[in-house]
Amino acid sequence: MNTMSRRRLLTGGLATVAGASGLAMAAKLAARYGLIPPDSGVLYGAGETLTYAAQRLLTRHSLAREFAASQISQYPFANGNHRLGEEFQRLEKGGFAEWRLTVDGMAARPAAFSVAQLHSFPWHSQITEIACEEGWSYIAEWKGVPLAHILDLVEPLPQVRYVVYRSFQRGWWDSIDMADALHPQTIVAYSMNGGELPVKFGGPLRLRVPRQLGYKSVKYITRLTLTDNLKGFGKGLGSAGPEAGYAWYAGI
Ligand SMILES: Nc1nc2c(c(=O)[nH]1)N[C@H]1C(S)=C(S)[C@@H](COP(=O)(O)O)O[C@H]1N2
Ligand SMILES: [Mo]
Repeated sequence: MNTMSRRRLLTGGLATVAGASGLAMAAKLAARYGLIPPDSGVLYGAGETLTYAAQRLLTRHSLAREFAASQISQYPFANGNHRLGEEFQRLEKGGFAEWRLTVDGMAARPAAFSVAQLHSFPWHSQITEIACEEGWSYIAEWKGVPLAHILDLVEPLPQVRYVVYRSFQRGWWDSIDMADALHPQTIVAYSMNGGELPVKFGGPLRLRVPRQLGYKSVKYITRLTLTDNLKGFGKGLGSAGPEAGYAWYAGI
């Protein structure tokens, strides 16, 4: 879809939700609650800013749909390239004992957690759908540590607004706002469908963000950085996706 028709769709979708006069109100509320995507006005334009703000206001507290065990997909599709290089193979041979999830940035108590430590933390499991922007999806059970719990441990400074997360895989990094970071279904997943999280599905650790499209659920995560501003990361667009034309906020 080209940029213009995409923008028209986004703006049209918002107008349907909010009504024409709702647009002005969404803008005002967006400003009041700080619901402005990281690069608003510069690159994304009003349509996307308002889509984000309207979705946030409507869905801040809502849950992604959960499914029954009988609905779990028999043949989930693992997207992307899983040849991760020699260093990854070395870590995998060692059972990922050396894998660390480093949590840094604006935190009073930055830390680095091993996979075993994460296994000892309170966990959440969910049967949700992961939907790719390309049209396919599958349903699976994911289990892991609520990101909210990890944030609790490192004590975010009050001005933190985003969590940036980075993958072992070159080129893959992303960020979410605090509404999604603290959302009860947002987890650092280490298990899938009752077993270990397979490497092709992001093992040993993957962020699962079920309120957004699949590309926000980055695999092989190694580092979380708390920040009040996304300008200093990559090209300043909040994630790698927007550098290639994808929306930073991909709420579903
Ligand atoms: N590191 C990494 N994370 C990734 C990807 C990837 O290629 N590498 N693909 C993304 C995309 S576009 C989607 S739709 C989902 C797909 O999840 P799956 O591999 O479990 O199907 O993972 C996302 N996370
Ligand atoms: Mo995707």
